[in-house]
Order: sequence, then C-alpha cells, then structure tokens
Amino acid sequence: MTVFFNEESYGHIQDPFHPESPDRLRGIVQGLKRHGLWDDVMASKTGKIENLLPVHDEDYIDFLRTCGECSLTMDTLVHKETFEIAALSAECGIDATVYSKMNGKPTFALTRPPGHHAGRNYGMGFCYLNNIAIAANHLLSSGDERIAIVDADVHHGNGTEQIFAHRKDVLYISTHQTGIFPGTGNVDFVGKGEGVGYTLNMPFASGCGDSTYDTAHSNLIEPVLRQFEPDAILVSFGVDGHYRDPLASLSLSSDGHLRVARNLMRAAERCENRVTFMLEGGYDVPALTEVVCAIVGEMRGVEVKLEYNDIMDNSCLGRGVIERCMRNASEYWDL
Ligand code: Q9C
Ligand code: ZN
Repeated sequence: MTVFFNEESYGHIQDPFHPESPDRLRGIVQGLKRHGLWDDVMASKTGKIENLLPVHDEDYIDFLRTCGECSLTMDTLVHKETFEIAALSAECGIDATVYSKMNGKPTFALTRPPGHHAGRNYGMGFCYLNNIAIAANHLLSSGDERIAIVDADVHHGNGTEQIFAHRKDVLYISTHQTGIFPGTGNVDFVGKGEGVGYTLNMPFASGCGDSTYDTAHSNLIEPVLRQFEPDAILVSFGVDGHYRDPLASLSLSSDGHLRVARNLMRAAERCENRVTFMLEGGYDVPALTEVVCAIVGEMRGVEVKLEYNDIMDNSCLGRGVIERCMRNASEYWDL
C-alpha cells in the first residue's frame, strides 16, 4: 500500500468557490489512475475520538461535532458532516504512518481536510483537526521515541508548531513564505522550555524557490535530521509553494517539489524508510496533481513526466534566511 485515501473526503465542501475544494483530490486521483498508480490504495475506518484527544481539547472536539453549521474563521466553515470527515482524514494519516512502520516503506496520505493550522482548541486556514500532530502522538504512544515533522507547505504550520513547541521528542522544521497567512514562523522562534532547539523556521520571501530549497535541505534540514535520529519522518506536504499556486508567491517548480520529497525519502533510509507524506495545501490542481503523482511514482519506481518546470530561483534567493536559521540552530546542532 502506498496511497491512503477516503472517498468521503469528496463530501467536504466548504462552499462552492472555496479554493480547498474536492476537485483537488479528483485531480490527484485521476492523475494516479492515468499513471497506473491507483492499484495500491487503502481507505480508513471512521476516525476514533481517543486518537484525537491527546492533541485536541475535548470541548473543542465536542464543539466541532455538535455545532451543526458554524464558522471557525471566515474561510474555515463547519457543516454537519465536517467533523466526521476531518476525523477520517486524521485516521488516514495515522493509518499511513502505521503501515509505513509495519512495512518499512514510504507512504502518501491524501488527507483532506488538511490539518497543520489547527491547534489544541481552534481551527483555521481550512484546517479542523491537526492530522500530522495526531499521527505523531499516536506513534509516540505506541513505542516510538522521536518523531521529526518537516512542514513543506508554503504556509507556516502554526498549529503543529504550537502543539509541539515545548517538546524535545518532536522536531518541527518548517519552510514557508513570510508575510502571508498565518503570520507565525519567525526564524528566531526555536521552541520553548524543554523543546528549545527542536523548532526550526525558515520564512522565505516571495520569489524564493528551487535553489533555496535545495540549499535549505543540504545545509540544514539533512544534517539536523541525521543528528536527531528520528524513528520516523512525517511530512506536512503542500504544493502551494509552486509558482503556479494562486494563494502564495514562492517559485518552486514541480521538479523542485519532487527533490524535496526525494531528499526526505533519502533521509528516511536511516529510519527503515519510515516517511509519510500528508497532504496539506496546493491550490493549482494541475501542479498539485503532477507533483503528487511524481512522488507516488518515485515510491513505486514509476517515472512521471513533469510539465511545470520553469526555474525562477537559481541563485538561492533565501540564503540570508537559511544562514540566520543555521546561526540559531547551531546553538543546539552541529552545523
Ligand atoms: N486574508 C493551507 O494551505 N488564507 N491553508 C487567508 C486571509 C488562508 C491555507 C487569507 C490560507 C490557508 C492548508
Ligand atoms: Zn498552505
């Protein structure tokens, strides 16, 4: 099994013109079928509340479950079916990480709705339940000692960062665009209390792309992952850093996204190939589709041709940010 997906996710429709629409998944599923990659897909069973409780307050869960029609923020609406689909999305993430653990293989969870903006008692930014935090907690409570979360969505994962800021058993590394939603993810925030040194933020300016990400991975993300020695790597994977994306303005190409994924799969060779990609954002459906297909293809040994490969950043525009992050991180890591 490589891909984890639930039909029910199509039923999550915030409003007809919302960018986080079911067409995103329809595009991906169609693409995977076209490339012969849809023979290896697993669905999840209804989300279990016990798995949500270590991450979210019971009051918040009850509110989501019972409010009927309400809104968490202007662009994060709750309908009567939202809680159930969000809980299934969280379960999808858990199942993909558990499968990866049992079989020593990378997995891709088509989590929808996404999760990384959701905190203990709030949802925002199209997120209701923090899928990746829920999966990380599940692994930590079933024998794992250290989990690394790499957040490659263009937005900072404020929810994930906050949930784990004080912990040293969860490493959180985020690359994101600065100056856009949600506004968190400053390079000088390195965690709290026991967790100091276990949060790394790289807030890149508009325009940063391929060469910036290549450098961030080789100079910082890879060495820190090697030293942390995680039992598994979980990836908040968005494709909204793509130059085609309508919601942000970084300039990653499709191949740039694929290299990010490859780097993480290579890092995971040191933890029995335990790496799980969980879908976060990505709002240009053709770009989202080709990138996800290429990553799943990489996992399965199938080559997927990429179309959106313009290189817009070949001079490491984000070097200053990477250096500032390295300077902060070098207090805690050998860099
Ligand atoms: N003026 C994810 O990619 N935009 N969420 C708010 C407010 C919210 C993105 C704009 C973007 C949320 C999972
Ligand atoms: Zn995003």
